[in-house]
Amino acid sequence: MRFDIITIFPEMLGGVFDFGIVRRAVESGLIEISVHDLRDYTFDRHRQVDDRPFGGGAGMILKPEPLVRAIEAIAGGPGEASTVLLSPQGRLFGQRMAEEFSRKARLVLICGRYEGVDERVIEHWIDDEVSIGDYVLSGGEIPAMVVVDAVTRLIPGALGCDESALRESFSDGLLDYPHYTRPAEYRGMKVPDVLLSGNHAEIDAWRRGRSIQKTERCRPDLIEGVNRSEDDGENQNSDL
Ligand code: 4GX
Repeated sequence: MRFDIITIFPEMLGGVFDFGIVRRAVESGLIEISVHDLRDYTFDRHRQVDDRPFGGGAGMILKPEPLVRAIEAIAGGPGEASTVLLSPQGRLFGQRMAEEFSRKARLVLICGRYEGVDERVIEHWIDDEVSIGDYVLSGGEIPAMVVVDAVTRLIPGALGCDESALRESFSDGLLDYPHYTRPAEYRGMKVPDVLLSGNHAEIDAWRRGRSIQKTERCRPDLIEGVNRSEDDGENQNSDL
């Protein structure tokens, strides 16, 4: 899978992909990440990427010419790559969308800045407008990093050993259960006995119970979806 990221701050993306699972995925050729400076697609002396909004108002708007030039140069023709604009006006990104993206061959991530992007670009050159959450950031760069990270983990081979087991805790649409490691007693605080018992049926039941409890407390909105699909073994929750 190939990620292209279009940004006015390419230096922001340097480094974040050099660690852990994403780095390993790049090194093993599972993914390729290329960061492009939007200003390289300007022709004027000032390398201007933004302009004032028609109709007035505060802030600046990414202007069409450099952005479209960049998208056409990087994404190729229609249908070659999916173009995604990171913006608070987008569809909410979640595990289900990450899975959908992980099945694509190419993703071009466009990092919005300022007050946004000329609407004509969104209408004609953007396949998907995506938000990582209901808060206002300073630009789409961090959202692009989030998308690359979440999608890369889902590419077969990226996690290495026993991937299905590593993902299991999320496949049921519940929050994860608590984890413990050695020592079995730390400053007087003991690890729950059941986890030391070796009884895997009991351990599974305990973990399931704690997952449900945690989800009820922190994310009651997720519980409804779990109950609805509990019997058909197809528990999916778009928010996780
Ligand atoms: N999830 N921002 C983008 C500028 C902008 C505004 C409108 C395109 C259209 C954000 C988020 C986010 C702030 C990034 C505004 N670009 N992006 N930027 N939340 O808050 O994705």
